[in-house]
Amino acid sequence: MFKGSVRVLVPALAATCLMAGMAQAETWRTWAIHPEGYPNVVALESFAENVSAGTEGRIEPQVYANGVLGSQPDAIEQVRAGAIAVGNFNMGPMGEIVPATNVLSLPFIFRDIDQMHTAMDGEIGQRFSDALSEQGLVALSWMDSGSRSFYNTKRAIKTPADMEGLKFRVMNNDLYVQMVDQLGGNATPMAYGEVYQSLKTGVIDGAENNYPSFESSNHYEVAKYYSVTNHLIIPECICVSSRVWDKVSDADKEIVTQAALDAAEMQRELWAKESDKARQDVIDAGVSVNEVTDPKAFQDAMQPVYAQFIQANPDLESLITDIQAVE
Ligand code: GTR
Repeated sequence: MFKGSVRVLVPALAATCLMAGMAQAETWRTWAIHPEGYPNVVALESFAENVSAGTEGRIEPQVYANGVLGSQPDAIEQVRAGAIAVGNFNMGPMGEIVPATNVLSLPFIFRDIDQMHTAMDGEIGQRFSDALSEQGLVALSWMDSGSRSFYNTKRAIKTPADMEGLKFRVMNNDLYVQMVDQLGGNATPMAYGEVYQSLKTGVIDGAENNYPSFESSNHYEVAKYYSVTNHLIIPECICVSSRVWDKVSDADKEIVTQAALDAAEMQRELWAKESDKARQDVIDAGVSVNEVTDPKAFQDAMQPVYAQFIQANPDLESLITDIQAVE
């Protein structure tokens, strides 16, 4: 379902407005890393349609899927610069630019996905939005990205000792290098788009991600062991460039914000279904999925990562404890 070429959404309203001699539509290039059919891209396309309809064609988001506008770290910079208007960003690679978001990259920071939603939809989410806005990004809503687990081409990981000698691709953030180090493996930061080939050629032995990404990226074709560690639960935003946002009228801001909130709600529903389906699909395709025998061993190994993080970022300690206190 994820296959297919990039579809650029050009709503009919734009043409109608132009024919009627109305002001030219403001085109908003929208960056998405995932392919068509992926919950985030389906939701972004709905966002685009609703923004176009709601603003009567004044704003025309165009969704570029498959990361064709650049890697995630590049796209974050392009959105900050206003060269791309909107991005659906994971908070993982965001940490290099907005340090507070690194709290979301601490392994096991959330107990489960419901707790993450409660935190991000409330005052805690607002604190992250404030930090993002200081770096030129307006977070309009929060999408789900499930939880991430390790997979590899060699063997099932049951205890941290099984990580030893394996090289794992991680997203671009030093915290993940520390995380894998502490578990006894080797980490290599790498762009998402390079992982498939690197797994295939043996440059890396594994990576870590949620089921829908594991499936849609085709990593499951090569990495036949998926071990459920659930070590990271990282939310994603629909983020608009402040440079673009500042030119939008208050009335249109309201329309765009509502469309982003609706898109996130849609994405979360699609996500829950797609996650279960992707799990079954990869099992049907011959992937061996195992639960780790001692999750606590993985959690305990993260203590030095937390200690070092708090030492380097004492101002973020209260954010950590506030998240942990969310019911
Ligand atoms: C996915 C996430 C992407 C990207 C990717 C990765 O789960 O939705 O934004 O961060 O993981 O591993 O690079």
